[in-house]
Amino acid sequence: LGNGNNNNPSSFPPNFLFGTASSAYQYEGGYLSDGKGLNNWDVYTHRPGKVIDGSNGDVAVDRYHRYLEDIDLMESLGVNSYRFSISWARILPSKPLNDRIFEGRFGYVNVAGIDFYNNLIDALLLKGIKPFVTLTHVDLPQEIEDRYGSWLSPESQLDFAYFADICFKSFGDRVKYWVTFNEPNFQVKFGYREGTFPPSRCSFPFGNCTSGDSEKEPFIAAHNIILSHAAAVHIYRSKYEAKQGGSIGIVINAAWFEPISSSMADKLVAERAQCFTTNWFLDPIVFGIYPPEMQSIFGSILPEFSKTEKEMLKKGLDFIGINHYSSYYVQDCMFTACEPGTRTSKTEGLWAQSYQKNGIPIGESTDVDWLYVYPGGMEKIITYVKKRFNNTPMIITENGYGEVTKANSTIEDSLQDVNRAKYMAGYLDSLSTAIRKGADVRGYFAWSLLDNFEWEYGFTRRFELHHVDFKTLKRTPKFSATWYKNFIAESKIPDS
Ligand code: GBH
Repeated sequence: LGNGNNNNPSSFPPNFLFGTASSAYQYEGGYLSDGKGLNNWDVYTHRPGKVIDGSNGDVAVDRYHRYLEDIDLMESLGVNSYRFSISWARILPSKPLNDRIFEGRFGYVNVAGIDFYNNLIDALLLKGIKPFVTLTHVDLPQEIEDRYGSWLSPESQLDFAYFADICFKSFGDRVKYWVTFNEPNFQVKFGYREGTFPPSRCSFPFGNCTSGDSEKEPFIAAHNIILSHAAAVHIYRSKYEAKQGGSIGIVINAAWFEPISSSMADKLVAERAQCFTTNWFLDPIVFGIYPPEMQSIFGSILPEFSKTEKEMLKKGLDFIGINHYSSYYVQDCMFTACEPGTRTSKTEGLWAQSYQKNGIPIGESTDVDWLYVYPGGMEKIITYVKKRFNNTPMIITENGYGEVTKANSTIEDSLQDVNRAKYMAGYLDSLSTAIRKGADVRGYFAWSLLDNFEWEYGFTRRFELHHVDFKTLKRTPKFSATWYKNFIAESKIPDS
């Protein structure tokens, strides 16, 4: 299989991070253990019909109890970093766990929760693995939802900043990489447009919910998330940065959008699609304004930033985290009549997204409906982000290949994941090309270390380097784990 042609050691700069990524709700389990509170995903998955196999994250892959074993797996991979997220409700619990009522930013801190992350961080550092920490990867205390509707209210900014402050204070002496949010661009789409993530708000024809407004609420939620990010960064810069010397960023899901034809309209729509997904969050955080393309289509639907907010936003990150999996063809629907597609609404920028052009797919298809193998998309999206944001340092915070567990799947099928290794080889090759051409990329995290709880798909989709038997929770390295291990060893990242 090899490593492609371009992966010579010099492709990866000194101190380049090689790791795997994960998130709290998908991994930890430890449901209500040691004073953890209920979070929005605990409540959501316990409602019938929300997860296709009826499963939930109560146990997940039990990282809460098995983290030492998992760190041994990382050590054997030879990675030098690990991306994980913190369970907000484990740090700031809510009722009805015990008789103490959650009081948000005015409440108490669950010391057992702090201890758990301290132990995890210390155990990682002992093996030379740098913690790369996401403050929240879509889960939040249910109380924040119940009290004021979480991201729909500006109050969320105060609670998020309070939580961030506790994390910086407790862990920042050892954690040097912070991410505020994971893929808020999809979190708000799923939570407030289509209703497939909590708080499952939407309106027809975007989804089938009992309340919500798909044309407005995603933009309000996004606005509060952007300002929450800025508030956390402000706290980091003013209270911790000088002493702790770490860096802080945000993670955006950035697909590559390929114009379906060479017409001007289709070239423009590729740009519009990038604006309505990636730049929607990054432009405000880097430049203090929403993308002009969004402003001109929305007018007053798009909330505005005040003068002070604009100032606070600018340069609100040290690195851009990019989750990149797939690419899509896009076709203009503003000037051209399109078949009703997935994104033909005005508030989604009027484009149609397609996996094929003249019946030919953009890349090899996979078990996962939205994932096509198009390695060149990696170089294209990195080059795009590099240009637009003046080569702000970038980190690939997720990239991976999924398979669907079928009724007759055996563990052997899963272990012989040559396709996953091929996918990674192609994307890493494309990444190293981008770096050689001058992109400032500082790290790569494979999604993921272990098979885990895949949100509304429960345990039916496996994206990972180690097979997990969900009955016994036994972990077994797949072919791709060995491949990644060799790749890292051969890449020989120089220490600066
Ligand atoms: C990541 O998101 C998540 O961060 C991670 O938790 C998850 O386990 C991993 O992916 C694997 O799924 O919605 O039609 O525009 C990726 C979620 C789903 C976002 C597909 C982009 C594109 C298709 N992605 N989506 S569409």
